[in-house]
Amino acid sequence: MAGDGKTSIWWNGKLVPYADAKTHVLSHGLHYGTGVFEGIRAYETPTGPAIFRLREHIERLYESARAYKIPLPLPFDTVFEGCREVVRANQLGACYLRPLVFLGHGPLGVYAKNVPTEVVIAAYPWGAYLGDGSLEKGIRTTISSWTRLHHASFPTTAKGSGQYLNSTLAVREAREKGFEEAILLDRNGNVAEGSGENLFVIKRGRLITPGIDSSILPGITRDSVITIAKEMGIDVSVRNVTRGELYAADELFFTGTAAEVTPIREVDNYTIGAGARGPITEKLQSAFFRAVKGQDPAKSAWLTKV
Ligand code: PPE
Repeated sequence: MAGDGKTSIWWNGKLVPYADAKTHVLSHGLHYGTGVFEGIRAYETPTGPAIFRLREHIERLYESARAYKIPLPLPFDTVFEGCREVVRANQLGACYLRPLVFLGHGPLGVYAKNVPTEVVIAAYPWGAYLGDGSLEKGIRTTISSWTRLHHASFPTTAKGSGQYLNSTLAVREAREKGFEEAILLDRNGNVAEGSGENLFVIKRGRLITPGIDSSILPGITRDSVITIAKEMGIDVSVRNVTRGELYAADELFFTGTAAEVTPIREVDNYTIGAGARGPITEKLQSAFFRAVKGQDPAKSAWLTKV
């Protein structure tokens, strides 16, 4: 993240210098995780930088805030335009955007009465989420001993800051064991998702991915890949996935804004397929990158120029 003195952060509608983008230690969100956020990517395209599916991300931000009853007093267009503005102001091309809506400095207590909402948007360069070469080679994963937080306890379709303690537990455990990422099961023992990614199985040419009843965050990248796969004539089922289906899969991959389309080559020392990026994963991955980089005119509606 660039703290070079030139970077600006968008805060409640104004650009502030990176060093001044500070909040009080008694901020509500810091104590209770009372915030909601987004992760969005911008890519270089032949006609300049563009943000991928910005509208859908900002819609989810508002839905997440609503789910947690966090007032979001700024109009939709202000936040939408704020994303474009922060990329332009920082003269970024391909980058990651992090809008965050959190309860700020006010009385503590979980009820959160009379606490002001703060809306910030940061933008900074971010390469391959799961490490150099991960998009080409694939990664090694493990089933977490932590269960994915359940939709009876949290609105799991929302991207709530506090929810990520569950993800942090899982990914730290996985890294300590020498794996790159964790796969979390839901409370029923079905596959949910990665700590910060959705998961797809390929078996006999068909694509399978868990649905929202498995407590997943319904990802925008997941939706994009489902659309792309259907257009290629690949059969897609959204249904419960068992742990055994992972070990027996021909191919597996993660999707996410940060992770993009990352092949999984191993789960708990079971080699998946040939232990490398599979052919269907590669096809979907390259179609995804063509779309995000503005090389597929049919997907131009997914891009917002900065
Ligand atoms: N599940 C989870 C739990 C999740 O955090 C993400 C995104 C997804 C699925 C995929 O959603 P989408 O980005 O809409 O396709 N995780 C974000 C945060 C990662 C982080 O480490 O921070 C992201 O990819 O931006």
